[in-house]
Amino acid sequence: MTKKFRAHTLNEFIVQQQNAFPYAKGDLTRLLGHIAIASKIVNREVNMAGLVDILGETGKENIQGETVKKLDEFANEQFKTVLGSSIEVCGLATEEEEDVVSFESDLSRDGKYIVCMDPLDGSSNIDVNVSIGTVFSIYRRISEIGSPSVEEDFLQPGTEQVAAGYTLYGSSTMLVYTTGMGVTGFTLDPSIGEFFLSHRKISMPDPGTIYSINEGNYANFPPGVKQYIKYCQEIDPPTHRPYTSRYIGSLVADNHRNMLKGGIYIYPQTTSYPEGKLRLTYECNPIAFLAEQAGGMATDGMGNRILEIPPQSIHQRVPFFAGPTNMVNQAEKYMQINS
Ligand code: P6P
Repeated sequence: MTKKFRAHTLNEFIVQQQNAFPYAKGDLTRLLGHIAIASKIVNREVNMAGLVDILGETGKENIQGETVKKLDEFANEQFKTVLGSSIEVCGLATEEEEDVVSFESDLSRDGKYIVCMDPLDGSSNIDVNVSIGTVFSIYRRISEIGSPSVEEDFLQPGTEQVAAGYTLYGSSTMLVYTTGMGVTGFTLDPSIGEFFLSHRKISMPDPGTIYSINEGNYANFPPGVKQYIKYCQEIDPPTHRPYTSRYIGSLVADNHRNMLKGGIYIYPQTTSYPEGKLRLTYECNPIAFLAEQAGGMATDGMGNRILEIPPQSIHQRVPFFAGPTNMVNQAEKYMQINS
């Protein structure tokens, strides 16, 4: 009698993982469940964006001076509403909010966690139907339980993350996360609205064969990045070079592919972004945590581990190199030679 395979839902898997923590009381389990619910709501709108008047721009700009797309704003409101009504979260920092959002209800003030997130990253791809994503980081608060969250709660180094992940709204919708016990992926069955376990333990192939960078900025790249790009393009069959160039301008989609197939993602300093473009707290730290948990690494191209960079502000930008250890170390070598 063959054992009938029964797919694991996200909630079943999270509860199983929780049981590995004898002192866990289910708060983090419930919080991850809330993120999954908000992701499903955003997914529904993303899938219909072309049909309803939610494409296009709001005419507003966010703290970054970037045009806010209607879906960006919708996603931000959904996560604020769902997390603000949870009892686990006392505050939220997002790309769309200039300051941290401190949830004021008595229940929220007792929340043990804070969340840093980009509710919908890659918004320039929304109107052209290219994959976009939600990225999130979860920390224990350092301020006193029962009080409002404070900015210091959101300025912890990435090593303090208790969980991180993303939802990828692509050809299928996936939720990928880690709590420090490896990286696991779940795929949404839209017919019943459940995330099912599809990638039990994601491990980044190393060495990889893909490099992801916006080569349109080549003229403005640091010399070490230019040399690394040339290294990727050299013909050297024993090291599987030339590598394949893949870049779709969506952090979650580019890094999801690189984590599964083995590739490096680089967003270095450029003249437009002298500190780098990506934000440390809600883009680089979560992706760096996942990259390390999948067997890779993430640095700022100057020998600093992303997870150990102490944030100075919630929207701080840093240069970002993430991928298989061999590829990131090779890029770092060229950066060091030219530093
Ligand atoms: P560029 C999207 O705006 C984003 O933050 C990431 O998702 C993406 O990897 C990057 O910026 C793309 O930036 O300058 O190459 O268009």
